Amino acid sequence: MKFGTKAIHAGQEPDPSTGAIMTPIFQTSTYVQEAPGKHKGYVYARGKNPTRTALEKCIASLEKTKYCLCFSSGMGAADTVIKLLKPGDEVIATHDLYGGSYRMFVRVFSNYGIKFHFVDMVDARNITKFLTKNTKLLWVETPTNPMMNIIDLTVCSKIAKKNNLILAVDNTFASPYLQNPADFGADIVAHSVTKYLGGHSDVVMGALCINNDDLREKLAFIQNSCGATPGPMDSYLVLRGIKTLHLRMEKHCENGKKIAYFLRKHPNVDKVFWPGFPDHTNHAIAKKQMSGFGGMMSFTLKGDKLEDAYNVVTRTKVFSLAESLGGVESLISHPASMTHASIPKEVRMKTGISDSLIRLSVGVEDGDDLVEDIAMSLQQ
Ligand code: P1T
Repeated sequence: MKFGTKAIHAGQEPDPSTGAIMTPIFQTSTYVQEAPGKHKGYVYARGKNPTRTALEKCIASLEKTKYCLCFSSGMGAADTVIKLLKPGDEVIATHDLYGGSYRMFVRVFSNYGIKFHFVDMVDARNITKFLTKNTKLLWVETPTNPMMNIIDLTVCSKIAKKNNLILAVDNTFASPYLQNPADFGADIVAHSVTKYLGGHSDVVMGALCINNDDLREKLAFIQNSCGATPGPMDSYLVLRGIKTLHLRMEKHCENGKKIAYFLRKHPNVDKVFWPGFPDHTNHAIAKKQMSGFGGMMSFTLKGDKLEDAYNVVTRTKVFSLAESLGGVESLISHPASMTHASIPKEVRMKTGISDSLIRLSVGVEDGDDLVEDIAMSLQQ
């Protein structure tokens, strides 16, 4: 089956008791047993819920993996991956990544004896310089948040296989419509479902997609033991949102391209970071591992002044100033003081998150209105 058909049908059968075409919202915390241990596969809703099961099957099908596990947030999903490790283990992560992931790695898991190396993976061979006998996990974001770097998944996978590492890829920015990291050897594909998968800025959720049975068992054990699972109502909202993922992504790509080229010609704009430009450092890799370039991009202003960036982000009328991304509505944000504020200034400056860096999540509104809005906000 092709993507658009799977987005609408995968994991979803008409309800056997009524024929309802939409998956019911099983709003229950527990399930009645005929005798102790005699049940229909559902015992307690932290462990399993039928609405969530339908969603997990649907996302697994879109990521072309055998399994998916859903979590109450993207961070809940990432937390579960790190809990596979033990004190003394080491992780090599992209140096440019969502500020919340950086914060959890450094400020939570470092206290448990896990060591993190943040590495520039634009040339993925750099990873090998940080390998030790304790390295267990590669955590790769591509495209990266917010610099839109593209990391070569084939190279990462070769290094992971050779050194017996788990390769986890955060596929939030691309969505499964534009990229399937498991095709390139990822062991775990992570999502902030909050973003493109949900698509309507009304749910916070995460997901992990896996092929390996043993890895699935370990992650499901942590999921149930630690309990960061989503409720049935949120699972339903995402099932509903996913039905238009393919249509939304096409429009995100179309509008994204329009805005990226507009920004690039603007006299007040310094650099534009978008992997669809033929001269983007890793454009060739993006073309190989993605089927489109999406609606996420960042740009800096000439002079790199904080107050100029503040003026731009507060002047737009269609783009709303807010954290998050991937919804139908366009958002504008200032990473240095918003999504990436928890990264120390000297660290973020090294990755390119300068004072004037502005990030756009280009939505699916009319593209001309979006260009007009950005043009107005860039006027001095
Ligand atoms: O917000 P949550 O659902 O917990 O997902 C965390 C997360 C994980 N991975 C990536 C690449 C992300 O971008 C995020 C969340 N990001 C934002 C809220 C943001 O505005 O960048």
